[in-house]
Amino acid sequence: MRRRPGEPRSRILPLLCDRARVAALREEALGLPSWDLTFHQIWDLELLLNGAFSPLRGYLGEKDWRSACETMRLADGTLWPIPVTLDVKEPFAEKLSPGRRVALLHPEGMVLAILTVSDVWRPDREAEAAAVFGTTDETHPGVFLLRHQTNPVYLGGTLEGLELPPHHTFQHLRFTPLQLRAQFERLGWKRIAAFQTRNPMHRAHVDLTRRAAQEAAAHLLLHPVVGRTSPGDVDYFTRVWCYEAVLRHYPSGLAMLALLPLAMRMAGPREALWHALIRKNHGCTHFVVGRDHAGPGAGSEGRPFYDPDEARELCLKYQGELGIAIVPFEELVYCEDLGQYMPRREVPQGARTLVLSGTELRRRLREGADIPDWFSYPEVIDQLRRSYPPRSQQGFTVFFTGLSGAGKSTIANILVAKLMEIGTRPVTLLDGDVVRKNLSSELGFSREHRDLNIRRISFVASEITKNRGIAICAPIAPYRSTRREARELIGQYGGFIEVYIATPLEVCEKRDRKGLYAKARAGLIKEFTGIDDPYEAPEKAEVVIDTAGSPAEEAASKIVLFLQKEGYIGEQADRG
Ligand code: PPS
Repeated sequence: MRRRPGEPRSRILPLLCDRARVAALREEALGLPSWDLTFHQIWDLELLLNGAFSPLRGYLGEKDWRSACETMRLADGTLWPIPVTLDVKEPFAEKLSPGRRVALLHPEGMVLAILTVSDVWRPDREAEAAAVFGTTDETHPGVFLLRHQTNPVYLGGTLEGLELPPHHTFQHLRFTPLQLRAQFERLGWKRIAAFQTRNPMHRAHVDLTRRAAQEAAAHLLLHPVVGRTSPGDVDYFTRVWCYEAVLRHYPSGLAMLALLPLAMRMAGPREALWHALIRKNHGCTHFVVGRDHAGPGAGSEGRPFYDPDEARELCLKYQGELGIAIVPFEELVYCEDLGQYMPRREVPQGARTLVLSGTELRRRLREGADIPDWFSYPEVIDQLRRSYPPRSQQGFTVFFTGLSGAGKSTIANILVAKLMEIGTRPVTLLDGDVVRKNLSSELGFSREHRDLNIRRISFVASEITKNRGIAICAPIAPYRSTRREARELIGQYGGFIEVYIATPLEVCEKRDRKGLYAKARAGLIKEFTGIDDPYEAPEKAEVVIDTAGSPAEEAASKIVLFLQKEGYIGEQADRG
């Protein structure tokens, strides 16, 4: 039932235990099997423990999971549109059965919770993707995550919390649902409209939320997600600085800012319902749902995954049951003639409207071009420019991929020399063979080991890129999904340039400088790429080179020219 203003807020159930129980649990945890939580899992666990996912008492069991996937409800009929389960690896799951208890560990080693397992099962993740995301197209980040980054066994069960995961950043903006409710009480706020965002806020957002607050006669909670958002989004540090800056543009006392450590699924309309429930649990009475809420953009065929109005319509349909009022919002555009933002359909006929897309904003930031005042606030633009300097000042990674003997190392070495000669940034080479002698010396060539090898290389490259250096990686990297992971990880911090050395297998085999192809053909080496292990050629590499047709020097020059054209490096004459 929808709560009317003045009614007590719905009860929530944080799963944190009292001090005496925590001491007993700590003792017990010493003798339990333990699971090291991933970042994604920590975000889910935090919101389970602090009550943001009420009425869940832990991870969904198989029946609830199936029901949530198929009907957006738990098995008892409660509205719950997004499955929340704990995914673990096979060998770990083999030790478990219903009734077993498991200690859940933070990466720093603390026991955060103890799970009493109710269900252990191998889910059909394709069916989950189809049900929750309405697609199995893996350009959808949620589908990709389920297919490639989710462990094969799910655990369900109830949780007893020992402590919440610690946060070391922006502590003044972190509130559990109970703390937020208490804060609203202190401020005397009775009606609160929550605004969800994963992007920096500009003038249009401020205008929209002001209108929403006015319409709902409510105060405003800016409640941005700082857990996992969509790949390519602006990092949360930069966003928080931007939010703090826009806060000053609201009438005094109207709005407050709090951060939500949620792992988004990008499930569009379903996710919008989930977001509304989470905000209800945080004590909000209204939830603003705009165009294309939690949408991941377009799929591989160029069509958006969700109709932009669908999230709003679904939330309105379930409004009574959600227990939080929905404030639907249309896209605002800037009407130049009137000098103000307004809903598109209210713009007088013939009046000129202006919009600046996210892509155009990124282009202007990248090229240091002007960003108009009607679009954003100078402080916000300053923050964005600081975090996203022009490409010539960013770090970048050149990520080679191709068969053994394709010429990756030779070209990579020449490229390193050329970039060092240009000399604007430090250059690090992470060659496949060399990495395998040190960083990955214990690894073999199974799919699991190759993935681990590429993840290690990507991690190092991402750190170099973050610190504005140049990383040149030259592994085989035969699998498309792992290269996409590398792109997503490194792309957060700077440029990612995939270079496909497309030398055909016959040519590589004929060269066979290391004699490995001969050995592989003779069965002396197993899982050899191109012989008895697959190589998945890139579909959209930034640069493609077939060394059968061009000498290594020319190939390296082609890459340098690409880097210059894209603005990563200046002309030689720019130096000094
Ligand atoms: S991967 O798949 O990206 O982890 O491979 P990578 O780390 O680049 O290592 C490739 C080099 O290891 C040698 N080698 C093999 N390659 C492929 N398959 C099998 N089974 C294998 N065994 C050894 C080979 O020399 C590769 O070097 P390059 O420079 O690519 O020829």
